[in-house]
Amino acid sequence: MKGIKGFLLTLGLLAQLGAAAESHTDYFKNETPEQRAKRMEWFNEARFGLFIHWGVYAVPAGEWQGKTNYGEWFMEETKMSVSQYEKFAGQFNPVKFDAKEWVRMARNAGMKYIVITSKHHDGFGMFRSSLTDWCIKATPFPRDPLKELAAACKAAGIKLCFYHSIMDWHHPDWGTRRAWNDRATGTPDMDRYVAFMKGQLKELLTGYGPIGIVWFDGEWEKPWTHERGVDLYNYVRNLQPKTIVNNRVGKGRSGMGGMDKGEGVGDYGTPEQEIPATGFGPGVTWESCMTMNGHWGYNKNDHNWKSAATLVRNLIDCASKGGNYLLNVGPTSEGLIPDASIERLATVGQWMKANHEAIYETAASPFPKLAWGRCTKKVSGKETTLYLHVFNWPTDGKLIVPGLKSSPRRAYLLADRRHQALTTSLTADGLCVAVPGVAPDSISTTVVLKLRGDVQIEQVGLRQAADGKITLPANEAKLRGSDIQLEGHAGEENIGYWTNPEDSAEWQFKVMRPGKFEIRGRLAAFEPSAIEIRVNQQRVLGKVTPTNDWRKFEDTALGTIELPVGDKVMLTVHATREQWRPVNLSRLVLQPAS
Ligand code: H79
Repeated sequence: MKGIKGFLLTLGLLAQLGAAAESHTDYFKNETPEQRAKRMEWFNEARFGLFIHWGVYAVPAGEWQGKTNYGEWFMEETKMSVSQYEKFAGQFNPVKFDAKEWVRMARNAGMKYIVITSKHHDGFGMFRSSLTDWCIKATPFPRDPLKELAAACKAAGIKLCFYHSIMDWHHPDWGTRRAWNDRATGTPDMDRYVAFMKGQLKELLTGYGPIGIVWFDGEWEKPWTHERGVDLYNYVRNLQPKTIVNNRVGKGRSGMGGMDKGEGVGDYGTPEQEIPATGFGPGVTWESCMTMNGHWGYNKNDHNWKSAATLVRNLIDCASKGGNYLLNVGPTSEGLIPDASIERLATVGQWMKANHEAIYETAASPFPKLAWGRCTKKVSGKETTLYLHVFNWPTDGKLIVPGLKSSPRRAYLLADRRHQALTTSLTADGLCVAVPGVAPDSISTTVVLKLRGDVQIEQVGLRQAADGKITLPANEAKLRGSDIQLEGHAGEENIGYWTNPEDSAEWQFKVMRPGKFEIRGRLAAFEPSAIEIRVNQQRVLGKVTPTNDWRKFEDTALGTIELPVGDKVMLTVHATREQWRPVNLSRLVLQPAS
């Protein structure tokens, strides 16, 4: 006979089992496209987020035994014993940490969400976990940084998200335990590890309010499997059904390009340190994460900062391809975000203040490529708005939108409060917008076109401009060979890595007015070199003088050619047999010779 105690025990057990069973939905298999679209809505509208890599690796700040290039991978790269690494926690005391200030900075920059490391690969938890001492509890800091961020984000209407590493160099049960883990004993047991990781995720998903994204990483090592990925995805979604999970929960990610190949798990692709050359069409969600200097975690010696202009243009570039930009800061062990980052975010914020309408809630560009910049789009009822993001301002006051066949109802500069009309006209080249002679914003000026109905765009390739000039930019070239690659930032790309003299670059373009043309190139080189330009059986050997910096380009006259009328005139650039030394090429301009 069961006593009352036994009955209560049974009840308790049933309740527990019941809770586990009732809350388990297989979200991986069962979600309609409509449900998914609704869940992903805020993310697709946000476009801009702040990444924060913060952990005890900020104590050595990237420097150890004379080497200065470490970051959040410190433990693995120095092969420091775990017991020695653990001592950094004793010096991690972020007394200057101010969650409200961080959130204010992100918000003023125009960011809509924050992804912070709840745990990186070193296994250290940035929150007060009850499941291990290897967390903020091991530091002199008596607070919970994630609790404070959660409160500040909630107050400011910013979505809080957690980066959580699957790989764990500290936990004894992670399947590929490191030789330098002197704290671990016995044999690693992945099931035990997963139970621990789920336990921490439960703390994070039940104690910090609604979490926008769980951003997994470190999924590529062998012990992690597709099946474990599906299970973890479902586990997280069951704790917070509305949360978004990145694709690194599964095994589908292919290289740093970050998109899934083969069978994937998770809600969106994660290019890392790169922006895809094009978008992936509607329904494919992605976010490029990127550092502001060369490290994710704080590195006191890294002064290699991207300019604010580059950061803004990267954001625009992502938006124009239908993706998000997740931009990183690495705070110090005192709890301070580096001044260089704060300054840049302030400049980005000034730009966003005037131009956010052209970023939030926009769709990808209808143009495959634009020589002067990027485009984003919004459709509302019968009206289509095109936001032209002009990086390279036209010197002749005429902005040509190639292939655009519809006349806008209105055209104006977004930053102009009075929205004064700009004159437009349809030409053979596309729509011509008359713009001021000098760029109103040197970072990127937004020209707004309001169009009625369907926008008609004829896909046009490169063609001769009204003044007879033919511009062949790096990002329009077809590159052939083993080494040659497009490099550089949006709007200022160049052809580089041209170390194999067998490699070549090719352009096709339309010539309406034939004649003699002077070829000018923008080139950078370290040694005297020469390139051979071939077009219609003509060969021109152009000399390249050193600029002594791969990023410093100089205009060079390369020779003259005759061009016939043609829809598809082809021009190729080759290395020369004897005189070739690697060059970087940012563009060629063919100018009618007088
Ligand atoms: O948290 C930051 C970095 O510490 C972390 N991700 C960002 C957001 C990072 N971990 N590893 N890396 C960056 C570079 C690792 C690249 C590789 Fe691989 C891992 C090369 C081979 C295995 C990724 C997975 C690329 C191919 C497979």
